[in-house]
Formats: sequence, C-alpha cells, structure tokens
Amino acid sequence: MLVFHWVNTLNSQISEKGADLKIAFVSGNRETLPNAVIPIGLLYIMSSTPDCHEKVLIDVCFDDDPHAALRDKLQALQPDLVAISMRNIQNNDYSGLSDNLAYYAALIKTSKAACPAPVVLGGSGFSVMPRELMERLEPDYGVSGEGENAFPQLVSALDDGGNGIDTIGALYYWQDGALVINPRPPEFLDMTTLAFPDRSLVDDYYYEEWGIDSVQTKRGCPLRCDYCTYPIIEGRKGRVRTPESVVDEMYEALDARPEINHFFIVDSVFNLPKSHAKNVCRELIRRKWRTNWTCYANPLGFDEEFAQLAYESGCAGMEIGSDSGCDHVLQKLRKGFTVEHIRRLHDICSNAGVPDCHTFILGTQGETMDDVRQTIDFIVDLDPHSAILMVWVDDYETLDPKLRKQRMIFRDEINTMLVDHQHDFPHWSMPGLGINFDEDLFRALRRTGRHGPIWQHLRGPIERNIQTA
Ligand code: B12
Ligand code: SF4
Repeated sequence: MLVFHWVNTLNSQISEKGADLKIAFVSGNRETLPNAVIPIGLLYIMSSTPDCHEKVLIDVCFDDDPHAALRDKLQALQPDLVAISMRNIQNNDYSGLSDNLAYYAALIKTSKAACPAPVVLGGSGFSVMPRELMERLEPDYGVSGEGENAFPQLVSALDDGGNGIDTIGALYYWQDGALVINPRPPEFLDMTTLAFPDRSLVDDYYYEEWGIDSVQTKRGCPLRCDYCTYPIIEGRKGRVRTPESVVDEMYEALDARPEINHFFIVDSVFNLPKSHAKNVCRELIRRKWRTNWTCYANPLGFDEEFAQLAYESGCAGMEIGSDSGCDHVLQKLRKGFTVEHIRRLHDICSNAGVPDCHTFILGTQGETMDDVRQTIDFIVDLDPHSAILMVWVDDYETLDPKLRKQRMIFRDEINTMLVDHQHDFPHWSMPGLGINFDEDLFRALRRTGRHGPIWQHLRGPIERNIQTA
C-alpha cells in the first residue's frame, strides 16, 4: 500500500516508493463569479493518474499575480510535465467579454520559461474548440473531453519515449510543425470506476469564503440543444455513477472539509435520466443527508415525485436552462420543450417548496427584439423564485474581433431594454449589467450566513435550510 506525505506549500502527493515522473497540475481558472469553483475536473485527473508519479496541485485562482506564482512554484518543483486545466474561454458576458485566451497563452509561456517540461492543456474551455486553441495557445499537447483515461495514457507514453502516443483518443499534438488530431475513443469513461477526488489538496479559501463543493453524479446529456457544447465535453450517452458511490463521496468530502455548507451537483442536467436522479435523492434520504444542494434540471422528465424527493433530500434550489419565453425560439434552439413545460415545472417546484431559477439567454442566432420583449413578458408572468438573464455570447467571438464587434451592437440594444425594466424585477440577476450580480452584494449576503448559489437569497432568507432544521 502506498503512503502519502503531504507537502503543504505545494499540495503534493509523493509515494514512498519514489516518483517516476513529477507532474504539476495547474488550475488556471480565476473567475470568482457567481462563486469560485474548486478545480474538480483537475482533481479527477489527479486521482486517475497512477500514484507512482509525484502529483502536485498548483491553483492560481487567488494569487495576486498568477504568472509570478506559477513561475516560482514551477522553478522550485522542476516538473517533468505540466498539465494545465482551462475551464472558461469567456465569462458569458459577465463583464463584456473577458479575454481569457490572452491570459492562458501567457500562462503557458510562463510555464515554458520556468521549466523545460512539456505542457498539456485540457478542460471544458479547451474542449469546446481544441484545434483553434492548439494553434492560438501553442501547448505541446491537448486533450479534448474527459481526461481520466487519456491523461494517464499520455503520461505513460511520454514516460516510454513517446511510444503509443498515436493511439490515445482525442489527443492533439504537433509532429514536424503540423497539428495531429487522434480520433475520439469509441467509449467514454465507465463512471462506476471514477476515483474520488482528493479534496484535502484544495485551497482552503474556496471553503472558507464560499463553502460550496462540487459533485458529479453522471456524465452525458441525451438532448440536442442547438448551441450546446456540453456533449463535446462529456458525450451524449448518459453514464451514471451508483447512488451509493455518489453519497459516499459527499460524506467523504464533508469529513475532509467540514466547512462545506453546500453542494452543487455539476451534472449538465441532473434529472435525466429521471430514475437515476430519484435514486440519488433516495440514497441521500436513506443516509440522513443534512447539507443543502443545488442542481441543474430540465423541464423534460420533471415530475412531482422528483421534486418531492429532491426537497426531502436537501435540495435548496434548481437551475433550469429555460432559455426563452417564445415557443418558436425554443423550437429553433431545439430545446425539445415549450413554454408550457416551463410553466409546469415552475408549478411543481412551487408546490414542492423547491426554489427555481431560470436562465434565459437573450439574443440567440436569428432572435429579434420582439422575441426578447416576449421573453421578458413571459418571465414577469411566470414569476419564478429567480431568473438569470444572459445575453448570448458566441465562444468564437473570443477568436474573431469582427464577429465580437457585430454581436456587441446587438447586445447593447438588448442591455438597454433590460436596464429599462430593471426596477420591475427585484429578484432577477442580469450578470452582464452587474444587476443583482456583483462581488460586493454576494459577499455581503454570505456574511449574513446565506450560503449556496446567491440567486436563492434574492427574495430574502429561504424559509428552510436543512442544515439548521
Ligand atoms: C456546473 C457548471 C457550472 C456551475 C459550477 C458549480 C460548482 N460549484 O462547481 C456554475 C453555475 C457556478 C457555473 C458557472 C460558470 N460557468 Co459553468 N459549467 C458547469 C458545467 C455544467 C459542469 C462543470 C463541471 O464541474 N464539470 C465536471 C468536471 C469533472 O468536468 P471538467 O471540469 O470538464 O473536467 C473534465 C475535462 O474537462 C477534463 N479536464 C479538466 N481539466 C483538465 C486538465 C487536463 C490537463 C486534461 C488533460 C483534462 C482536463 O477532464 C475532466 C474529467 O473528465 C459545465 C458544462 C459541462 N457539461 O462541462 C459548464 C461550463 C464549464 N461553464 C462555463 C462557463 C462559461 C461558466 C461561467 C464563466 C459563466 C456561466 N454562467 O456559465 C461561470 C464561471 C464560474 C467559475 N467560477 O469559473 C463553460 C466554459 C466554457 C466556455 N464556453 O467558456 C461551460 C463548459 C458551459 C458552456 N457554456 O459551454 N458553471
Ligand atoms: S439540456 Fe442542457 S446540457 Fe443538454 S443539450 Fe440542452 S443545453 Fe446542453
């Protein structure tokens, strides 16, 4: 059995047998709105990488100067491989359009200047447009999609002088200056084999300041919404974990980090398949779970029994990707549901006591200002617990300044309409305009003990909190 020593300054796991390779796992994400999120994807990759390697987590989220912090740590460590996780390409119009690409390009440069180790890039942001990001950011390797199989395979191929590199699924790399793209593997990861992430490595500040942890119960969404990139990242086929394993991980997380006051179930859509979501809730109830949680849910496959089980197992709210209040826009987006489904979900949630927050994306391809107005009227009439109004940002705007400029004009028009309406809707968030969406407001709410996603508190304290019930 391997024994681990914990090297606090670098959050590292070192096997007593001695390490084969020294790997720096770097979480580049610095976004703290709506809250900072623990680097769960990178933690899964770390747990899947064999323990014969020395594994060090470097998270630059809270460093004043992320480049200096990375440089200093890499210079001290001199790793054999640097694995960088890129979560967000852009911030969905939270503040215009953050230029994450320039930041990640600089992060890779910093790594290369600090040590000669090759750089591997992965993560949800990278996976959305891997070819373009290989060319723009120039890492040595890229892994598109889930990395639990591909990354350890790459490590072992590199440890073996590059042998077998051409067989690693969805791997991007350079050969004689040309980009080589290996085909995607036919099979995704069997989720019942997923190794638990080691949360003791996570920076304390995530838990001290936000107290929110992430847990994933399944991967894959079977739906085909027009704009959605999630299937690129995790496939369409639903792959579920056993409810027992999910709840084991949640209890283990609480043991490791008692400051956790909320779990976010990071599944693209928790209630598809419905039977799986209900079984997870039943397992939580059976094991007397007492900490609040939130998930994404979809109007399809939503029923009274799920809402009731969710409530009883500690659900403090659900986020629904409702997107539009116009049936023809929903149809064009291939959402598979109508505004009637949204209304039905809202009624079920209200009856069950589950706060619902609907995200609407205004200004998608082909939408007119009339459609936008109709959606606003729909939300007023629906009166959900909360709503988040986003204005559509195309990921490719980060690569194409002309497209960005064009889209900005339309976004400005929509934002003007939203500003005109803002006083009518005290419980809505408009991230792009900073309305009910800013660091100071969120911090003030947290200081008064309001935990979890902040939209849940925009109508005042929620009546029920199973932690204190
Ligand atoms: C849940 C979620 C949220 C929740 C998070 C709650 C929480 N406490 O964690 C909330 C609502 C807070 C949120 C907010 C935001 N999110 Co979000 N979110 C997601 C979602 C659905 C799941 C993310 C997740 O945790 N997945 C589970 C982990 C295990 O998977 P993973 O991180 O992708 O990691 C895997 C692979 O990517 C890969 N990998 C990861 N790192 C590395 C590194 C290497 C070296 C390798 C080889 C592989 C690798 O392997 C991992 C395991 O298989 C994704 C969509 C999706 N289905 O992926 C969007 C997504 C990640 N979000 C996105 C964005 C933009 C945001 C926001 C900026 C804005 C917004 N409104 O959505 C904020 C930023 C928040 C922040 N602080 O960074 C984008 C990012 C890409 C992009 N277009 O820029 C995504 C992909 C959705 C989209 N629009 O396309 N989000
Ligand atoms: S339901 Fe959500 S995750 Fe599934 S395809 Fe639609 S937007 Fe994507």
